[in-house]
Amino acid sequence: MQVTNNHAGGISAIAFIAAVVVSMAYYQFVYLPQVNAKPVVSEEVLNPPGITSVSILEGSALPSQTQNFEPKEVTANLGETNKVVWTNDDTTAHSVTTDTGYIDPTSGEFNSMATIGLLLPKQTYEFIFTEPGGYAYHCEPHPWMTGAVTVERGRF
Ligand SMILES: [Cu+2]
Repeated sequence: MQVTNNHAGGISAIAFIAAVVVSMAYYQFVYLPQVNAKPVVSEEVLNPPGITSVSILEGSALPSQTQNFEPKEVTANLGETNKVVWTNDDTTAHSVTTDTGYIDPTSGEFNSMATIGLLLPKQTYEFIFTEPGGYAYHCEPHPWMTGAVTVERGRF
C-alpha cells in the first residue's frame, strides 16, 4: 500500500513538472514572440515620399491669437504623406503633445516631449503615423494651442 501511494505521488509530481516545463516553453517560445513582435509596416509607410507640414505661427504663445498650429487640421495619407513635420516659426518654445496619450506601434509616443522636448524657435518635430485614425494634440506650455491630424489609409 505504502509503496503504491509513493509511486502514484511520484508520477503526479513528474506530470506536474512536465506540465510546468511545457507551459514555460510555450510562454517563452510561442507567446512572448507573438506579443513582442513589431507590426509589419510597409516601406512606403515607414518612408513616405511626401510630408504634411504644419507651422507654429508667430505669436502662438498669446491666448488671444486663435491661429497657432497652421493648418489647425491636416489630413495625411498612409504611404504618401504620413510623415508630419511641425516647424516652430514663433519666437517662443512650444510642444506637440497628444491629447490622448497615443502611442504609435512603430514610432512610439506622439509627443515631442518624449523625444526632443520643447521645439525651440526654427526647430522642427517629425512624427510618422503608421495607423489610420484621428490624432488630436496640443501644446503643453500653452494648452489653448490645439490641432488635429487625420490619417487616412490611402493605398495602404
Ligand atoms: Cu506653445
